Amino acid sequence: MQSLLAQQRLSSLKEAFKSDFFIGTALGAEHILEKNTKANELIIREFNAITPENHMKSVNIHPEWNRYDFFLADKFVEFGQKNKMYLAGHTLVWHSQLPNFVHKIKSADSLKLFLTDHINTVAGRYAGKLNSWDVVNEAIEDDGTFRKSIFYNLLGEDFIKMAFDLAAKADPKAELYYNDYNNEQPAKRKATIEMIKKLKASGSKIDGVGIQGHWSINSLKLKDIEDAIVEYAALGLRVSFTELDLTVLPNPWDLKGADVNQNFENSPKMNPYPKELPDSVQTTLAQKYEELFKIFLKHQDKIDRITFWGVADNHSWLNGWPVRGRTNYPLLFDRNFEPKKAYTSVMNLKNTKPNL
Ligand code: 9MR
Repeated sequence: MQSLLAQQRLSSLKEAFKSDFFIGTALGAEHILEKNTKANELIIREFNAITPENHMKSVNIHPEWNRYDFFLADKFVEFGQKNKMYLAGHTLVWHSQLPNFVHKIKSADSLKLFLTDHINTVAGRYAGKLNSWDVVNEAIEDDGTFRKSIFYNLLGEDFIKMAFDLAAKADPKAELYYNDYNNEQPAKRKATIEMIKKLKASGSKIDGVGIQGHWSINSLKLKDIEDAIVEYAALGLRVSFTELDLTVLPNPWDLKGADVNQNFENSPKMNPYPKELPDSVQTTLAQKYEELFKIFLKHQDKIDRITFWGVADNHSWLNGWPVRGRTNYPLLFDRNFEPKKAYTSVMNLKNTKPNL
């Protein structure tokens, strides 16, 4: 009897949430190239959606005006197809990780030429193969004003419409997303909704909003997250959580006026758990993930995908940002690729069978 019940227990995140939303992860080169057996077994067992963490960004895929490098992006697509996964393209237009030649562009016409060539070439190459594209990433500041990026400075807010229209034409099948961090918070959310309404009113196709979900166990604002899901969905859009992780480390910006990297690298105060995470923090992390997933489940009809920004704690950008060389624990799997308490708390939301 015991073994029968044990067999019936849900065996993976993707199985547990299969009737709710896709469960994704971000892949680096080592995963795409299948260099680490343990990591890749975990990816295939637990996740049914993938995003390339860096290899479709313009600096990597389009390093020079007349040169594209599709090697890892192609491999990423092959990996996803082979494993029948949801493939999220990330990202067509972003102010960060731009190739050098773009920083040198001085005229609106040249920038339009870049955007047109870039989107036609990249979205065109993978047309029909990706489920979604993050078409524009991080165009709005936390206070709700437009980010003064090279795109905004030379083209005004029209660059957003231009990008969505080009993407819709180059890959008519992909769902087109606007992706940002902190866009669950009120001021940024309001500005994002205005921007999306305008875009839709002008006849452009936009299918979803990506809420990145780079949050902290010390300041998770569940009400903002729930309000954002409801308000974005009310625009007729799908919502996805595209880059989820929860930092457990102190935030250097809480200490005013700090030059983050210089002052805090190697500071025990800023890197309190270099060897292991104390049980109490492990438990808080598990509780916070549980609270979050309860909200996700409550609104599963509006949510398409929950993607974690990394596979396991060893592979997380939060070990290097905003202070280099820290040991962070933001994901559901530890450095040995084993499930953490947070994994169990999330799984238990769906697991009606007893824990044996
Ligand atoms: O995780 C990515 C890291 O490896 C890169 O160095 C960094 C470059 O800026 O980008 C990280 O991913 C970002 C994502 O593409 C967009 N949202 C914020 C993510 C964390 O910075």
